[in-house]
Amino acid sequence: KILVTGALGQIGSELTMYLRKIYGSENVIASDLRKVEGSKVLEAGPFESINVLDSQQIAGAVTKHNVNSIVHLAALLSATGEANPAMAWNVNMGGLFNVLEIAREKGCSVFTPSSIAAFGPDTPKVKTPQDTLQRPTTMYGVTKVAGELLCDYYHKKFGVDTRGVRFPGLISYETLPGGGTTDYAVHIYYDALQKGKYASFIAEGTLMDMMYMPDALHAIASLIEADPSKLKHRNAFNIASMSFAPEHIAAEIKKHIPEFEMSYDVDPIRQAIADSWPDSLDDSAAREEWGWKPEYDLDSMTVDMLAKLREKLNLK
Ligand code: VAH
Repeated sequence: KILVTGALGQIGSELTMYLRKIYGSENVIASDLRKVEGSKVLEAGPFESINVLDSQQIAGAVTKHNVNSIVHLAALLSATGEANPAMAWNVNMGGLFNVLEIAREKGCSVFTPSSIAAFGPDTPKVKTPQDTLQRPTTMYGVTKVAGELLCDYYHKKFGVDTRGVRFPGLISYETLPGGGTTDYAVHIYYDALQKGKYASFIAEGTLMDMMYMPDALHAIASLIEADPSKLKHRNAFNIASMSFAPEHIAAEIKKHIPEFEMSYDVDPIRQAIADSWPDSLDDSAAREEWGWKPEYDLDSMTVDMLAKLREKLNLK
C-alpha cells in the first residue's frame, strides 16, 4: 500500500490518480493537511487528513492502511519558501524527518522529490552534472540539499529504501503549482487562452529546465519500480526533458494563437531565484541506472496543454 502526502498539490493530485491506475484505488491512500472539496482524488479512493509535522498522524495512517511505501510530496516551494523561510525549514525538514523515522520503524520505502533548486549560482549551469557542487541560495534549495543528504543517510545507516529525483519546473493543467518560481510557464498557457496576453514575472533569456507533468509522473513510477541493484545513486537523480526561456514558450504559443501578446513584468525576488538555478541538467545517470526517457518536448507539450486547457476552461 502507498501513502501519498501532499496528495492535493500540483504533483500529488495527478500522481495519486496515476498510481491508483497502476496499483488499484484502494492501494493508494491520499493525504493532505485538509480536504479540498471537489478534488477528484477524494472521490476515487481512501483519504487521510495528515499534518506531516505530527508523526503520530503519519504513523497512524501507516498502521491503519498497512502502508509499505510512502511518497512524500508535502512541502513549500521556492517563492513561498523565500517569503516564509522558517516555515519552509520546519515543514520541508520536519515533515521529511518524521516520514523517514516512521519508514525506519515500520520498514517502508520512501520516494521524495528534490529539485533543480538544490543547485546554486556556483554550480556548473549548462548540463549540470549528477554529482557536483550544491550550495543553493534559497531556503527551499537548502531544504532540498539537506533532504537529499538525509534520505541518503537513512539508506546507508538504516537500510531504508529511499529514492528521489531532482525535478525541473513542472507544467500541468490539472492543479496549479503553489508558489514556485517556474510557475510562469503554467500561468502563460491559462492567460494565453483567457486573456490573449501574458506579462511574465521571469525575464527574457532566463533558461530553466522544465518538464511536462506526464513525464514527471512516469519518472516517479519508473524509479519506484526500478531494480535497486542497478541504482548507483538514490537521492537524487537529475532528470531533464526541455530547457527554455519565456520567449521560447511564447513563440510556441503564438504558433497556435497568433494574436497572443507576451510582455515582461519581472519580479526581482523570483528572478533572483531563477538566476541562481542551472540552465540545463545532465540526466545521463537516470538514463543509465533506471531507463529514464522523456516523451514530451516544448512543441508537443504546448499542443497538449492548449487542447486540455480549452476543455477544462470550456473554451471553444
Ligand atoms: C519551484 N516548481 O519553482 C518548483 C520547483 C524547480 C522548481 O522546485 O519552486
